[in-house]
Amino acid sequence: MEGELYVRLGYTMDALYRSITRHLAYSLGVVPTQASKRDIYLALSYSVRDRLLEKMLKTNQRYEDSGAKRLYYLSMEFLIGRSLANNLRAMKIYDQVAEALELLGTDVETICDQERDAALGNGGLGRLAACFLDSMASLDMPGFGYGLHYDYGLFEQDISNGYQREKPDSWISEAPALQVERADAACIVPMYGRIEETKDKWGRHNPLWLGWNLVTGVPYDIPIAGYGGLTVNRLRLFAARPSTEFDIKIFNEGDYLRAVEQKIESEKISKILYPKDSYEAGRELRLIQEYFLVACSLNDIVRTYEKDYSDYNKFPEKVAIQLNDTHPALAVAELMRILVDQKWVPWERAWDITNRTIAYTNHTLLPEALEKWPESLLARLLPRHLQFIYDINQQFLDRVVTLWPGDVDRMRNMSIVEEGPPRQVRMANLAIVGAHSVNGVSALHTDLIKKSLAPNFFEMWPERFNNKTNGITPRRWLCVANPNLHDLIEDAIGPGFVTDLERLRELEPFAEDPVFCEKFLQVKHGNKERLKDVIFNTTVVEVDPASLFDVQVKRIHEYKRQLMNVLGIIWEYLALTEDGVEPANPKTFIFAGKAAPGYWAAKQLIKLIHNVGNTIEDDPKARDFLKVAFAPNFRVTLAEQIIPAADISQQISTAGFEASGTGNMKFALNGALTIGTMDGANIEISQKVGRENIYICGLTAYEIEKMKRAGSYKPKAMYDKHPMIKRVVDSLASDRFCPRESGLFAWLKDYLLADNEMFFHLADLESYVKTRELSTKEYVDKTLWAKKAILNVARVGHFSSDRTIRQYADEIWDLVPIPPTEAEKSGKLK
Ligand code: GL5
Repeated sequence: MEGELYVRLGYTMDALYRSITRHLAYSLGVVPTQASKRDIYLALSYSVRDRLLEKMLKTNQRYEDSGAKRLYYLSMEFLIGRSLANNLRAMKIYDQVAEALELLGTDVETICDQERDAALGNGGLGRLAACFLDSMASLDMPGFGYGLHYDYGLFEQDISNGYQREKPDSWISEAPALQVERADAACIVPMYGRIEETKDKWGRHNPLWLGWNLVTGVPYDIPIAGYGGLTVNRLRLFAARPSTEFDIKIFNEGDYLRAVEQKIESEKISKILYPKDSYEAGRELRLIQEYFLVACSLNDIVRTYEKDYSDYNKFPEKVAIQLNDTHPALAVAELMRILVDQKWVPWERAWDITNRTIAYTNHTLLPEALEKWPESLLARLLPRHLQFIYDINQQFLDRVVTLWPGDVDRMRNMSIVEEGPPRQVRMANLAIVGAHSVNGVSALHTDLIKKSLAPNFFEMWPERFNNKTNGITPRRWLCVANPNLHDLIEDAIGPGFVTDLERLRELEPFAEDPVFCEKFLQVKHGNKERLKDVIFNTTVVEVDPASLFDVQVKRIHEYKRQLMNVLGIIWEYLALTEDGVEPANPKTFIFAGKAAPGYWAAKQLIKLIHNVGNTIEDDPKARDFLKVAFAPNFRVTLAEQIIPAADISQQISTAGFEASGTGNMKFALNGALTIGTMDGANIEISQKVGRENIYICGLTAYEIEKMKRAGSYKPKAMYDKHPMIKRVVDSLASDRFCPRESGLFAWLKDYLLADNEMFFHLADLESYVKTRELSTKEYVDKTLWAKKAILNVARVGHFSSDRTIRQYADEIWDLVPIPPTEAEKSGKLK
């Protein structure tokens, strides 16, 4: 009697009120009248979790009944942020909960504000994974995330005297309220050890991997609610624990301390998320993390498959695995090892299965992000996997030789193993060889993969390469982040666009409607008021919502060119204070973003932004026209507050460097106009919104590439020729912005004037400054501005992650939706 497994859970205000008070008493042991905000937050989260789990069990049953193919998204990062408000909206119980909380003497926003961000990612790549989970659930697709259950997420950023200080983000210390530990599904992961070459009973070569250390992977499930709340998928995060068997063995040998050390060693594996840019050094622990993720996930995937099938012939028809960048690329070797060593599938057959199952997404062309691991490290940590990598490489290179006999350079370039010293394993090559699909994340990026990153591979397997332009979930980036804009749109075009974002097109006629435009501007103004308070509470800067909010928020990196933005600000500042040229409208420049702890230049940029801001603030001639605010500790929750308040979105990476960008999409959806280069998805955004509704500047990727090849970029000549560029650069090099730290920014002049300056700051500066001027002028005309902003909103429906996921499902995964049954829809138990 399956239906009776569940207690019927209510969704009315009454039922939710009862559930919250019950959890206050029986989960937390507090009387409602004495409950703190935190108690209420937890009790509400538990009430929501009950309902999510109920739906998750039903969803799982539905998937099992249908025998549908499943997609597993392997990612070292899931940048989820907060979940509670998102879940309330997905389950459509926001208003009921708001009422129930009023009875408890509080309000829903205050309670949702108690939640800590789950910052299990660095930036765009991790946030994309989170948006994808939302879309898969909202599209009723059997798609599941696999990641690591880090104790510490991305560091918290404090600012002290303009300098970034990092603090640990102990996410886990506040026991995320939604997760469920699944000790029953724990698995054992072997590592280290040695290979013993033996023969099986038929005399065949039979290498044995022996003497390993064992670590246990304990899964934690986080329910992922689709919009409407009927389909609930799960994100499974693995925490590393000591293998009990192993501990007990040492313990029994009487070596208590060694047993404890072993425990600490094992738990280190899922302790921290590595901040971007600090793991190129080839840190052993990072490789162990990557392998641990892969081993735990594949174990789980194979176990799930084996519930229904006794051989592996159907594996690629029932399982799709997507590698989120090269980080989980060891999945190629691990799946081969499982199939060949554990399931006795012949090598060739195993290779066919592996290749048809695995697909790979590339997220960056930056050479420093293309992972390579020393062969010696792999030999020590994963000796058996390395053998598989050699065999895969051998078979692959044999093909290359047949196709291009004698082309040694090509072989060297394509080989999975890079010649030394030191010899290294190239993870991108392993992923490309092992996957049946390789995709980029914007049209330009995919083109560059084919032409510059992997031209030889493209020549060999053109059908393998494809584009999947990124997207964002409108549930979080509109419904949750900007509820007033959502409501305004709904009043205009009716409900339903949140799951069918192309319908925003119906807004186009409203761009000409003065009443709608007025309301649109009011919503924006309200969001700016809200942000003003956030900024005031976290910095001491007081911003004016009537000024133009010009925003650049993202990781701090040279290629993203926050420095060019600062050069633009200095330009405007000098023009104002020395030439008497006032901007057409007062402007507030808002920055936020973290610099990797080991990335000196990026940290200097944060200091520079603060110092330029202070200099302007101290200058009575400037402070009423220009203001600079750096909002500390950028994270999903802060993005949700900043993006809806932006007038201008700065997306000014050096063309060819930003694979796609997703912030650009979030801003446009929230009615900000983009100042952008022809890079990543900016190009597709400009095609959709129309060139008259976006401010494009700078060189194209191909122009930059050409200059690089010809060595024709001569920034010093530009500096000599253009008086304003000279003034800006010289002011940077002087102590004007660092009166108390003489010489602090002098390095920037040498940096900017060097012929090998990789990011072409000065090449784009003039075009960039002119474009900024134009945008400020146009901002003054409120009717024109509202029209352009509304057209941006109306025309960016294409960038919903629902569209992206549909394309992955149709073109790579062969995955179909399994919608809720009629019984589920009508709320019956079975
Ligand atoms: C990134 C790219 O830099 C972004 O342009 C892209 O939008 C994102 C998602 O595809 O992936 N690659 C990467 O390593 N991080 C990114 O944000 O961190």
